[in-house]
Amino acid sequence: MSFTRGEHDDGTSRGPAYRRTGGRRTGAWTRALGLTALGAATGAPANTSNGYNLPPGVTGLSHAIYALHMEVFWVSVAIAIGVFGVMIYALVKFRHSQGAIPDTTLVHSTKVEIIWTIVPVAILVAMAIPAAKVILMMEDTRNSELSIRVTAYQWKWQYQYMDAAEGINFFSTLARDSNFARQLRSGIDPKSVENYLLDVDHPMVIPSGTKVRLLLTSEDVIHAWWVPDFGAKRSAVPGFVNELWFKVDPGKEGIYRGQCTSLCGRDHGFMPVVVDVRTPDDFKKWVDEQKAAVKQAAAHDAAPPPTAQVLSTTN
Ligand SMILES: [Cu+2]
Repeated sequence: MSFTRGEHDDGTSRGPAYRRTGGRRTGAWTRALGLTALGAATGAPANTSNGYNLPPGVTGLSHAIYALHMEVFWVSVAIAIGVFGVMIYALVKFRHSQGAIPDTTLVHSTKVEIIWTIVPVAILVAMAIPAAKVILMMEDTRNSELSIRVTAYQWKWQYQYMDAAEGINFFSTLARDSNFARQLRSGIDPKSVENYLLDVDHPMVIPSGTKVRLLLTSEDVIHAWWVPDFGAKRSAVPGFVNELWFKVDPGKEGIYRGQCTSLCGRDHGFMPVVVDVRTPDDFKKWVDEQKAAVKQAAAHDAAPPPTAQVLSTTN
């Protein structure tokens, strides 16, 4: 399954649905391809993917992954040009009609064998060094400023905040309009639903410019949490806790979307991931609001039940 060409795993076009709202970035490639108008049509800039390549993303990690991907891509292009260039040259220059005579004496050359072993090994090692650096960067969850426990279920996510946001705990499930439209014979055209299958009731809220660490696990089968613009994807495995981190560049606040990327059962396509990135100040406000709501709910639960008298007067 690949989203690099802007498609759903179920084969339907991502189209305007796969677009973040509220952000400001529109990639240079997107502009070059004239896709800005597509985003402008719905009042939202396009996702950082241009529909043909990996999204450059909005985190240091995603930029590093994108740079590595492009480095390897250009190495591959250079090799392809070299190999096909020599092949095509030989085919044209030494063709039979030009009187070429095959050299039947050359059956083995140790020198050539050594060259065509050493050159690819050198290229692979040269590519492995930057790749290893990026992998080490991805694994380095030290000094995180906010941790969130993510528990996957068939088919929803649970987000339990830790550190300064301790106590905030909620489930994130498919948005109701998408859920209605997806039902068999619902009569609702999915194209009429904004962010169809890519919207949730309660998104994860995080601050920008902050190293956020996710601790992922699952309560049933293997799921995978993925937001392409963060360069972040990791499996949620029952009985294990996997770590993942990202730090959204300041100024890139907005809504970012992803999906569960492990085939996790019948409704696998219906557990999207939505992350609402806010400025640290706005995030703090959100945390205070959530904590107040938690306190209020606890106070409500602790209150004595209304008497039968009161109930009868309200009926
Ligand atoms: Cu899943």
